[in-house]
Amino acid sequence: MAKILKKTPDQLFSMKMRASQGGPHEEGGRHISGQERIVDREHLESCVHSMIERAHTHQRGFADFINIKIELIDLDEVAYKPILKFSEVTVHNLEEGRQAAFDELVAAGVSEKAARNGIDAILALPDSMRGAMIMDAVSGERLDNLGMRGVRVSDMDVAKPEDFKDALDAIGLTSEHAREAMVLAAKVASSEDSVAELCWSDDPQYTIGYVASPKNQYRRIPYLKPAGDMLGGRVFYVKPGTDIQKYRNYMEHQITFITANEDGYITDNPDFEKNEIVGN
Ligand code: WAQ
Ligand code: MG
Repeated sequence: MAKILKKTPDQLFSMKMRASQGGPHEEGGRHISGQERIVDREHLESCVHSMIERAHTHQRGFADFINIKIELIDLDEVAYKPILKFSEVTVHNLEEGRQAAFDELVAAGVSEKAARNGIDAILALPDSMRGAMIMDAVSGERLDNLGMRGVRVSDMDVAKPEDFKDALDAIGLTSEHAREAMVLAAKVASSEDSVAELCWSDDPQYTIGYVASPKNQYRRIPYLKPAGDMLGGRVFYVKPGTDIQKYRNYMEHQITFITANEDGYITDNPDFEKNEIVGN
């Protein structure tokens, strides 16, 4: 268990936002946007402000329902996990992008059937889900029974915002989408039950997605949907026999900080400078 040393603020808060249109998600509202952060006391208000801003200016539409949850976290429960190594697949169009997603999933250890099922499952959605589907990496069967809700990964953030920003800047990743995806993908890949993750954005102007895995790390794919398309999603592929309740609990509740170091974008040391958690 990571030990928190003296530079850590006394209190850190997990923040979760989910926004929908046409009422709350659980009453059939369509998902607009969500966000998860961990911040110190000093940054709570500004974070609430930016969450409202995101929900009210989103490309997917105006959110008439916003839920923001703020919870004090237990500093004894913090885990540190490394950012994934970033690389990009070269594709020229949507067809090549989808083929690349399939190839990357198979290269990461997903069966051909499950790779196909995952891509098809996102394409078959009536609208974007709030969270992710969990799928057996061999049989391709969906395992979560959570319908349009899916599993929402939360209780995570970057360990040191400046290092993380430097690491992403160094490889030309400046968008908020990329920052958040690199955090989420690192947490998902850090579970021993994860085989791979498939994702593409549901923001209509953001056509980018990725396949991430412990084996091949973060493989960005520039085109996974046509511009203007509102449909995106995520599939978490797990090993056969995974305890889904336990897996879900890890994704939703394990407090996780993602580490990066300033002269690269990957660290092999998960305990990297764990004494310097700062507010975001
Ligand atoms: N946990 C689980 N699933 C989530 C979460 C979460 N915290 N956040 C989003 N999703 C699911 C949900 O179904 C969304 O509809 C879908 O993922 C897409 O979410 O430049 O922007 O936030 O390399 O739109 C990837 C490429 C961008 C980044 C992904 O996803 C890059 C993105 P979005
Ligand atoms: Mg989105």
